[in-house]
Parts: sequence; structure tokens; C-alpha cells
Amino acid sequence: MRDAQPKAIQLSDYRAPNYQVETTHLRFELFNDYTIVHSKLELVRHQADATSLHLDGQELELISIELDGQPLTAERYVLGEESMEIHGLGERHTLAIVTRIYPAKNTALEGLYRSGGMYCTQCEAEGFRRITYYPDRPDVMSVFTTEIIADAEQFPVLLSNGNPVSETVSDGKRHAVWLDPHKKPAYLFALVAGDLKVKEDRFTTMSGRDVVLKIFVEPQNIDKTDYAIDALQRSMRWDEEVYGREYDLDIFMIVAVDDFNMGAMENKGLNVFNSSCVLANPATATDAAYQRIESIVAHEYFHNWSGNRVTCRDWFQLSLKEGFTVFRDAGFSADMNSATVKRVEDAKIMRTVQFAEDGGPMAHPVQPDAYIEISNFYTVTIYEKGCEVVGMLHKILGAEKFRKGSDLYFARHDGQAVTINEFVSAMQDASGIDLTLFKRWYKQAGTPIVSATTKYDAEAKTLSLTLRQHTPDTPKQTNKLPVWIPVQLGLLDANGNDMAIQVEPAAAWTPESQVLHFKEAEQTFVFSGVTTEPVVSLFRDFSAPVKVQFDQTPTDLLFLLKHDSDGFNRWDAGQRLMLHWIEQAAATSEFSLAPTEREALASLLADTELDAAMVAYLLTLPSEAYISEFSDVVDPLRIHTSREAVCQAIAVDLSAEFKDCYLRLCSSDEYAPIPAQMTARALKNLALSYWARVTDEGLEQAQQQFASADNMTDQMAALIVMVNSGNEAVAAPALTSFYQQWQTDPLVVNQWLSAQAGSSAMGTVEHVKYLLAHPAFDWRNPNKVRSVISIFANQSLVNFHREDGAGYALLADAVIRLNSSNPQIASRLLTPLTKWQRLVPTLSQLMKAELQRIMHQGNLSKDVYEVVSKSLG
Ligand code: 0A1
Ligand code: ZN
Repeated sequence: MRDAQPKAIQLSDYRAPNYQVETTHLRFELFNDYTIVHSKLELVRHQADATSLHLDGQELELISIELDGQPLTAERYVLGEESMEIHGLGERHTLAIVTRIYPAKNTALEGLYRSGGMYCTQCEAEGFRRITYYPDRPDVMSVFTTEIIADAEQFPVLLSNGNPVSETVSDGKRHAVWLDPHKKPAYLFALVAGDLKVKEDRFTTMSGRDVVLKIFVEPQNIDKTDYAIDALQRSMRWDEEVYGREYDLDIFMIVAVDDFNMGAMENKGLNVFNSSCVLANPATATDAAYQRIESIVAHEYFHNWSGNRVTCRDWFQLSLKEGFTVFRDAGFSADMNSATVKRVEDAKIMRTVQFAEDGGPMAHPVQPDAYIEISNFYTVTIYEKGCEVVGMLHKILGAEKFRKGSDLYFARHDGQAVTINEFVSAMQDASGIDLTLFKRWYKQAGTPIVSATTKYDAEAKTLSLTLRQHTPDTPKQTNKLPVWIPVQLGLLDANGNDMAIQVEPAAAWTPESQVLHFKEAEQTFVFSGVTTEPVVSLFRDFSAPVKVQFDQTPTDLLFLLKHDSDGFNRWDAGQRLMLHWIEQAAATSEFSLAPTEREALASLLADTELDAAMVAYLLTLPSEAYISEFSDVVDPLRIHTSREAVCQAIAVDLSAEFKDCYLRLCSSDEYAPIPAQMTARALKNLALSYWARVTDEGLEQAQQQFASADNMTDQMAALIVMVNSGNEAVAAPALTSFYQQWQTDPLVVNQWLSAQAGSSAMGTVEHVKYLLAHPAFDWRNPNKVRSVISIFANQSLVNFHREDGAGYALLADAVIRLNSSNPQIASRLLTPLTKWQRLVPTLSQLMKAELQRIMHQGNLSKDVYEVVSKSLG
């Protein structure tokens, strides 16, 4: 909490630390009401002539402080509200500090806190300073030894980073010692204490070393660990095969905790996971949950190299580890499942959530240059756009040179805290490709808009493609320069086959990756030997995170939907066609499919050669959030109504086909979370949703599937169909019986909450208030808050944007309530309110008024203050 206006931290103010901490020795004594933390730091001067040391500290009670074995006298140090400055220092010192902290009162879930009966930590980005006074910055890297002393009976499991050294019990106290031989910043520190059960397995690394793998969970969850272990083993093997990265400790541990602000955390050797991102069994977890677990387990594991062995110099470099690691986990998921489906899923997030962020008041570059609260910068821009930027490097360099670049990066910087510049330099040095221009992607915020026009010359047999790019202004950044955009493309002949490509200037074309290098504000490329006018397929594989303005007729789009050899662009052509339909429905208040369009959808549904999950995506309309990206002034009700009209028309026109498809894909095989089954279920349940929308028979089938399902994917899909039917007599009993069946399993109850809060039919303001008062809800648990409030505000858009502003008020009330207890969650909830400027005037005013109401609360956390003040501009 703050009194004065918080100050922004600037990248340009970065200074290397005065002292490094060679070794850090920590001793934790866990008592019921408080914890005593003893720290002993071996300090070494790092800047010539430096005599002072800055330590960070928050919410700490200082008990004692000694320098080189002597109490430090008061004139040698200055205690600030969140810092300690020690003066008169020399070359080397031993600094010993004792603090008292109160984990049970820690509702912010940063630092050391209690979740249920266990203790756990979250130190990224700046949580360690809530444990003890320390130079809590990522460029201070130290070898940590951790001792934990706790009641032996209450806490049979005591864990920290690295390898176990010893564990003894005396006088009812358990005393465990852990040593992490790898230097690390404090943000990677972790401690866990609890009465936990463990699932154990092994992994033999590529050089033949044996690693013990352990997943610790609360006892009731021990039957939900198999999949995470399997995903971990596959991740470890994949990182060896694809990136040559081997694991480097004797043990790798994961702990599942119920109260966690984010998805998971890559603490060295001891990953801590939100239980929703690691626990699964067929009865309780959906296919989507299995896939999330697979990718997050991989993500955290991959951080061991991209983040831990090579870490960030400062938090402005956050995307160095996050963008690269998301790129790595995306590659893993693509290899484990379908690469095209993964690309579609990632592009959808970019185009809805990231493009919206890039066009709003919180827009920031992948490498920001200022922040008030770093927790606000764990964003889709840092993660997903950061991944796309790395992906463009991969397209520009090609797989082989990219791998050389990553090898060089890891070899050069192992054990160091570095910047994004060092990453790009390694890519440049290994490939011999000058990447100076490419670096603009890291510095400029905003989504480039690329417009394309073509001209075919039948006589000369040439096609000219003119591309123009422009990146809009964003807060505090104007007059942006052109960026290097890799445009992967193809030209389709009349049969839908790819033509051979010859282009001028030849140097702008990389044949292996079929990429055109577009680097200026405007460029014209001339394709020769084009014997018939082609249909152009631009930005295949979503080759750059840009908005594309390229007028293609519905006929061309239908052609691409049928024939494009690039799966991503087939899907994209379908989405663009559907956007036309939705526009048409909005303009005329009615819609019906043309026979050719109906035919195209029907043949997709019947196409058993295509990946079934891909078919499901091809038949899913663009989301309301994506549609709103195309309006200057967003009218959520109009978008909802027109999208519904198209959805209804498709369901009516193809109801028999959806029924056939559903029945064809019903299977009696025992459930397994394997790609072949997951993709079939995705299409089956999509077909059910269309079929049940327009026929009683379909809705009855949903009821039957709900009652007889042996897995959560089918049960939940059926429940959602019933909830969305708007038929109270069908939905209400199903919701009651589901709750009775699953009320003791919090992760399933969260899905039950979301199914209601996110439904346009059911997620009304009144119903959300009912859910908030339900015994299943708990304001202290971030998963519950997300399951109800975030899901409501991001998915039940017609209700959130209710004309009297009640949806906005509900969200603002939640933010105000959480501002003091959990600022990170409060701030993350705010995102939907940041979009007020794009709404129709009446809604815009109502939303803005809620932001102002929050602002006038006073005593805002830095987290909430930053988002609200930037949103109000
Ligand atoms: N580094 C983690 C993300 C993370 C960030 C902050 C957290 O606490 C506030 C927790 C996790 C990752 O990328 O998975
Ligand atoms: Zn990460």
C-alpha cells in the first residue's frame, strides 16, 4: 500500500549491483504463528570503490543484524519502508540478519505463505524481499543452502531447491538441509513444508545420469499425478533431442498448491504449481486441462535452461526467458499433438487478447522501458508476443541456424544474467545474418498493420504484390518505424495447387521457408512465370504477429478454405469468410448460408482425412472478442446478436450432418488423454453443441451424455450445452446433480462455477452474485476468483456489458475488495475495464465511471494504481 504516487522504474536507470552475494545460507524456523528467518550472506564487492549495499525488504520485522560477527550499529545502516542501506563497507563481508515474518497472514501469496495446511513460497518477481532483507534483483546470483526446522509430525515433508543434504528428527522437530550448487537469483528460491504424498519416477539423461522425479500433492490428490509425470519425462527427453539441453541436478520436484496467483513457477529443482495446472485424472479433468498440464509442465521444465541457467539481468528483460520459453513449449506441444492446431490456438490468443492489449492503455513493448509494478508485466505481450518474435527469428534463420544460435546463447551465457540483446546477438553471430533491424520488434509496442494489394499481368505472366506497413501510436510511443516482417506465402493455381515461386528482388525470398522479407514502409515484389491468375495465400502459419488488410472475395476465401496446403491459412480463410457472414447478419438482421458455403461446411464435417480437432476449429465461429477487434466502436450486443444469428443458421442448415458426425465419433473405447481420442472428442462435442442448439433430439442426447459420461471432457461438454440452451428445466437439475457429485473436488467445482459464469444464457449479473455467495466460492483463492469473476467479465460479454453498467460495477467491487488482500489478482481482474475507450458512448461512460470509482478509493496498491491510472490516461 502506498501514500504518495508510486514512481516508475526506468530501464535507463539500470546500474550493476555494488555487491554480489557469493553464498546465501538460510535457516527457517517454522512456528504456528510466525516464522523466524536467519540469513547469512557472503558479500563480495562488485563495483570498484563501492562502499554501500542496498537490500530490499517488505513486511519484515527485523530482529538482529550482524556484520562480520559483530552487531551492526545503528549509524551504519538506514532502514527505509521497503529497504535497508548499509554503509562503510569494504571488499568482503559476512552479513547475518534475523527477521520474523507471518506466513499465515500473507494473503497476497507472495513470499512465504500458507496454503491449506502447507507452507510454500512464490518469489518471482519480488517476493523474496518478503522473506528477508536481500538484494532482490535477478542479476545478483548466489549459491543457496537452506535449512528448514519444523514440527516433525505436522510437516513430514520439508523441501527446498537443489539436492537434499540431510534430514534429522530430534525433540519433535524435523531439520532438513538442502544445497543448490547452481548460482541463482533470489526469485528462483523456493521452500515447501507440508504433510504431502509423493509420486516418484525416474529419468535417465542423455549422458546416462539418473534423475529422481517427484510430484508432491495433498494426500487426496495422489491419484492425479500420473499425467504430469509422463509429461515431465517427455519434456526432458524433448529438450535433449530438440535443444541439446540436459537436466543438471539429481532430483526434480513439483509441488501442487491450491492457492497460487499464476499457473506455475520454475524455482530451481522445485517447481511450484497451481494445482489446476498439474493435477488430472480422467474423471475430473477435461482434455483441455490435460493439454494445459502438458504445456505448463514443459514450460516450467524448459525454464531450467531458458531462465535459470541463463537468467535475466533485470525485469525489463522478462521476455528473454518468457518469450523464448513459450516458444520452446509451443514447439513441444506442436510435436506432441497437431502443429497446425497448436498454431491456430496460439494465433487466436494473439489476435484477441494480445492485439487488444497492444491497442489499449497498457500497451508496452516486448522489452518495456518503464514500469510501476513488475507484476503487471507478466502479460500476453511479454509471453505470447515475445514467443512470436522468437518464432519470427526461427522463420528468418531457419531451423538449423536457429539451433546454432540457441546453442551459442546457452554456451556463452551459462551462469549469467543477461539481456535480450545478448540473445539476438547470439542468433546473429551463429547465423551470420544481420539482425540490427529485427531488434525493433523488441522496442516498439503496437501491432503493425500490413495492407496488401496485388496486380496480375496476364501478358507478362507476372503478379505484383505491394505491401505497406504501419504501426499505430501507443501510449508514450509515436512515429514508429517499419519492422522486419517475414511473410510466408503461397500462390494457388486454379486447381488449388501451389505454384513454384520466382520473385524479384530475389534476395527478399528464402525458398526453404517460403518467406518473403518485408522490411520497409512500402515494398513491391514481382512474381514471374505466373501463367494463370493465382489465389494468394498470405501470412501462412501466422508468420508474423500483424493485422492484415487484404481484400479477398468470399469466393477466393472459400477456395482457400478448401484447397490451401497451409492448414493455418485454411482455417484463417474460413474465419474471414465467417466474419463476412457476421457482418452481413449485423447489417440485414438475417442470415442464411449460400449453397456453396453450406456444401463447403458439410464436406469439412465429413472429411475423415483431416485432423478432427482441426475440423472443429474450422467450424467454430470467430469469438466475440475477435470480432470486436474489427470495429472502431465496439457494440457488444450487436456483435453477440449477429454472431448468434450465423451460429443458428449453420446449426439449422447442417443439423443432420452434425448429428451424423456426432454419432460417428461416439466411441466405447476407454478414455485416454491421447491425441487421437482428444481430437475426436473435440469435434464430437462441437457437433453436439450445434445439434442440441436446434433440435430436442440433440438436447436429449446432451442430457444422456451428461448422465453416462465416464470422463470429465464429455460430462462438462454436455453440461455446457445444457447451460447454454437457456432452458432452465434442463440446465438447473444438471447443475445441481453435478455439484452434488463433485462438491468435494475443488478443481471440478471451479469448472462448475465457470460453466455458469461464462455462459451468455446463464452468466447474468444476478447469477454471478449468487455464485459469489455460494459456499463453494472463496475470495482468498485465486482460482475461485478467476473461475467466477474473470470468466464472467471475459466470456459472458452480453451480461458484462449490460446497459445499466451493473456488470462493470460488479467487477469494480471485486477489484476494490481484493486490492488490499491480493493486489496481483485485483490488478489482473481489471483488464476488461481497460477497454472503455473502444466502446459505444453509453457503455464507455459507465465503464470509465467505475475506473474512476476505483481510483477514488485511495490506498490503492501499486498494482491496481498502475492499471487504473494508465487506463484513465
Ligand atoms: N515465471 C512463471 C510465471 C510466474 C510469475 C509470477 C508469479 O508469481 C507472482 C508466479 C509465476 C512462469 O512463466 O511460469
Ligand atoms: Zn515462464
